Amino acid sequence: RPVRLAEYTPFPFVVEHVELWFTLAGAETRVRSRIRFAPNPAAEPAREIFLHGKALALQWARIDGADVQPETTPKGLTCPVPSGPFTWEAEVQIDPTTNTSLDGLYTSGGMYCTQCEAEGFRKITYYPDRPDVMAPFRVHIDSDMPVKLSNGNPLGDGTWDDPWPKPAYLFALVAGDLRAFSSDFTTLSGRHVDLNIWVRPGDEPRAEYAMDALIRSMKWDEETYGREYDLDVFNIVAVDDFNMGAMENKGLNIFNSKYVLASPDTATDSDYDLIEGIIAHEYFHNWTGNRITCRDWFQLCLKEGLTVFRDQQFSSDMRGAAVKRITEVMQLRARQFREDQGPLAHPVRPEEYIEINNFYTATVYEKGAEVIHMLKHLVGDDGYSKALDLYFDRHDGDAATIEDWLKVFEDATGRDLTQFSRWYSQAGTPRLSLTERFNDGTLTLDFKQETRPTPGQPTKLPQVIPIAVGLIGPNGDEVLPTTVLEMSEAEQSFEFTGLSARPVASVLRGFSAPVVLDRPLDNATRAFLLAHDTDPFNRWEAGRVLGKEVLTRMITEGAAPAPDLLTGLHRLVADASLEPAYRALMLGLPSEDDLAQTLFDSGHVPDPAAIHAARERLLDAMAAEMEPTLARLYDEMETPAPYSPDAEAAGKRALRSACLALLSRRDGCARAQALFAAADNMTEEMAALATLVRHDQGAEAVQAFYDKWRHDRLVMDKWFMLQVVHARHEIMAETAAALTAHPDFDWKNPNRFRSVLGGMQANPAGFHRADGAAYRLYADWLIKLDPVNPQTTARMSTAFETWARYDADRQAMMREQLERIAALEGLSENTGEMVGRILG
Ligand code: B3K
Ligand code: ZN
Repeated sequence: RPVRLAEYTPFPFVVEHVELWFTLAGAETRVRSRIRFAPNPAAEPAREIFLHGKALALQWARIDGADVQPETTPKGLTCPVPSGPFTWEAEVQIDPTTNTSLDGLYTSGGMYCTQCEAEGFRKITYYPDRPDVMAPFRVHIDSDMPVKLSNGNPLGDGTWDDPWPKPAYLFALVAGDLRAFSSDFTTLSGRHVDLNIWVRPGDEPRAEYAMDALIRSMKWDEETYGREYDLDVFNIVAVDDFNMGAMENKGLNIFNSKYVLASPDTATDSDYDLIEGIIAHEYFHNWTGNRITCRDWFQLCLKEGLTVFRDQQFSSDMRGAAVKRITEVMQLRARQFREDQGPLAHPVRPEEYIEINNFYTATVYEKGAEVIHMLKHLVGDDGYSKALDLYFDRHDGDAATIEDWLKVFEDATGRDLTQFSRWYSQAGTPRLSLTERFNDGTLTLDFKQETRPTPGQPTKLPQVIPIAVGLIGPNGDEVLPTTVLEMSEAEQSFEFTGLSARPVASVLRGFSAPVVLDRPLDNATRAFLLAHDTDPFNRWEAGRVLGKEVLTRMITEGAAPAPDLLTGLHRLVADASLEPAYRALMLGLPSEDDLAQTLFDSGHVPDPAAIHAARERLLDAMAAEMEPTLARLYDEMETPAPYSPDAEAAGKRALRSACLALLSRRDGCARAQALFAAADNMTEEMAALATLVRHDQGAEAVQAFYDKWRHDRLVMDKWFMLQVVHARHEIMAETAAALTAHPDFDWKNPNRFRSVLGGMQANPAGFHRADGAAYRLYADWLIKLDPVNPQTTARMSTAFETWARYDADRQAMMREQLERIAALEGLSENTGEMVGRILG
């Protein structure tokens, strides 16, 4: 039943042109198609054609004008065809009004819109719905809606022409009562491009920041990659019901409204940051994804890993490299390492799937980007830029593979990447252990790499690991600037000679490879690196590892918070030469989930409540140690009105909020109450509210917030989530249950559903409460959502992927819920595959 990479065969036909006529008539929507096929010279000749199709009512079909009666199944149709080129015409009826899966053509708040990646186009009409079939499209939309959009350039009257051959997954159509926030852009070679962001009437001003981010992205891609936009118009549409963040449809990106709409009073700094990054990501797909697409879905990382890497470079240029890198790595560890260390581990390029939508994962996206980060380390900036030029040159218009991608690096740089390619095929996070020796002025670093077995891959081979290293002398000066060591063996040593005194090595600078570094080091040396490392990432990392070790001893031995950590962090937070955003990150302790995995890795059974309690004790100790500094910074970091979302101001607010959270452990929430009453922006309003809820002083503020914002869907999503995330863990399940009974809990809306269920996941002590109440509630909701929206259900089922870390009782309770889901009659393939893999 699974689809396998090894079984790829080309489609026997090429599509020369597609023309579609849509009659948008609610439950009786009609789609007529005219498709010109010709035999594919690169494939075996075929006398019949198979076209994908799902939930389509075929009205009629013709080949070269003559009626045909194809054989239909729930997955598509088969029809005999002539031996030469031919024209297929057909009409189907579909019902977008009852399409709650948000896949294919559906309605959201009265507008029509589509989502076709990965396999939604087959719910619109019969078609070879696979990414290696690329064709130019012309689309006619007949509808009463005032705004009618599709891919490409407008020909007027609801007709659109897209000259660039594209796979069906990039098709899009929108029709609705929408208004545009408009601007324009002139490309490097002088093409004038109209830019529109389409929103519901009244929301136009909230699209201003997204437009600004779009223009900066267009300019950046020209300057950095030499890539220009290639149509006369670029449209973005904001839609409220959407399964993910956004979609890069050619010339017509469709976005979850959460990642488009922002105003100071409704969006937080982190929303602005995400909008900038996602707008850039989807725009960058125009070259990495659309002009060069994927041969098959196994190659998904070809477009996603590369496009994430590009959006990370962009954000780093916009917002500062150090802070950006730290937040990337935090995210990678929280999502990708978690995935890689559990039952869902899979290679960056998977080898089989049942439901491809289950593979839009942190591994494909984030680890896929890390692999490119390493590649760039190995070939250098020049090599990277030569390889990318060659990639665009050689593969423009292609549906390409990872082999094609690696070949451009080999051809451009002369490097053999055979061993490196294991990063694409081997699942699991390599563990890199380091021991150190110093003798006669020579420092030797002895590294070992090991990757544990993952599902389907019992043995692992050594990978190429770029290890960026610097050396710091005893007085804190750097004696060796960053150098990249290349490890390719299972065990390998590197020597640094001619040293007058024993230096401290700063290893894996900038997180040069996605590995777990295991390096026994005493607290004092870690504190030394925290104080002196010249690599900002590793300086932060020193604090994080020290924090982890301290917390581990607090949990397992009942130790007290270590003074080395407290004074080290205090010094950094007070250091005015460091940017506020960086200091804010320094105040963040490792997450409860991260600690659970760390404890599990070192042979302990993590107790979620004990982890939470230890973290609380450490936070109390930090607040006590730093109180006067925090109080001073809280005042100093106040940003002047009017609110500006730029990185510098956001950094100040981040530090201020971090100070607030700690100070509230000392001031009875006086500052939080005052800030909640006075805040003129959502960032601080939320920071204050979160603090109040966390300290059980939020009841009034929660009500006031509701009264103020109940009309605003995006703000109400925050209201739902915050109450769950910050609920005391003892009552989190009841809080979440009450919120799911709230009249505003529109569970069919993915954002709202994720607010509460995602909030439950983000409160691990509450989620793993010993009586299993949260597990049951969570599973009840997955069961309810599955028939309505299988994609979102399947994705949310990953809450249970860590079951094997916990004690026997919790394991049994989680497995019971998973088995209850697995046994459901009519369970979707999406959720069925996920639950099956999680259970193992
Ligand atoms: N390519 C889309 C994701 C499609 C998800 C399909 N289940 C958005 C992105 O990565 O840019
Ligand atoms: Zn993407």
